[in-house]
Amino acid sequence: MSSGRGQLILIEGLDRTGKSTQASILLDKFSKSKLLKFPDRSTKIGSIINEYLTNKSFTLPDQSAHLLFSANRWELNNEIIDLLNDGYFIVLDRYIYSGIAYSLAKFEYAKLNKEGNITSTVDKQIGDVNWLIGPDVGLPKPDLTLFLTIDLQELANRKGWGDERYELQEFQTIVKKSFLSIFELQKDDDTIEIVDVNNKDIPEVTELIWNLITKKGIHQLTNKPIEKVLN
Ligand code: 2DT
Ligand code: MG
Repeated sequence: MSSGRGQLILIEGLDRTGKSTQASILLDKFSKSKLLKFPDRSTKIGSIINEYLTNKSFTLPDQSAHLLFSANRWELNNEIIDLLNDGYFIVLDRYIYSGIAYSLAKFEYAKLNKEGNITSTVDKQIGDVNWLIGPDVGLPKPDLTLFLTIDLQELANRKGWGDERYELQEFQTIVKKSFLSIFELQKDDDTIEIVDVNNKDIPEVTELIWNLITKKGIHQLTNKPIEKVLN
């Protein structure tokens, strides 16, 4: 007889906040675990996303780019459900909140008239959180979301940016505001935790995260149904 399903843990945050490091440490805490990183560039849709992020002369309407990121999550929908039901703990490195936050940030950035290869339009859909969440409605909802947040000053001290589409200091400032405004809207959702990583080393952040996970019982198999993203 099965003793329940595994749980879905999401790590969100800006670039360079230590998401991937913490995700891989977390994986080792479970005997059955799997890391899924979004965007997943290995799929058909993921390869278009990769082209979009790395080739700045490849332009797409912002709406199309947004829908592709969501479509990329749907490519993994069945795999996520099957793994959870098979007792795997899944650690997600970015997911739906990155989807909303980065698109919303484009809207604010475009209003500053600083295109910088980041955005193509200032259409109102891209500034509308209800429109942005629409395509993700129905995906598995994480049992716990950890948003790693850091002061922009400390972020600026970390090692250099890459040169993908969104990797500009000025844009990241706006992405941070977007994330915080989304989580403010969700402040009654007790599956979301903001984790301040300022002045903390890797083991300290791991300890903070693990304490949250155990306190909320996310480290154990569960009989709760898999929740779905709602709008
Ligand atoms: P990585 O640097 O983590 O590979 O991400 N992004 C991500 C979006 O704009 N929408 C999304 O839905 C997701 C999951 C964040 C590459 C960039 O893609 C952005 C940074
Ligand atoms: Mg990146």
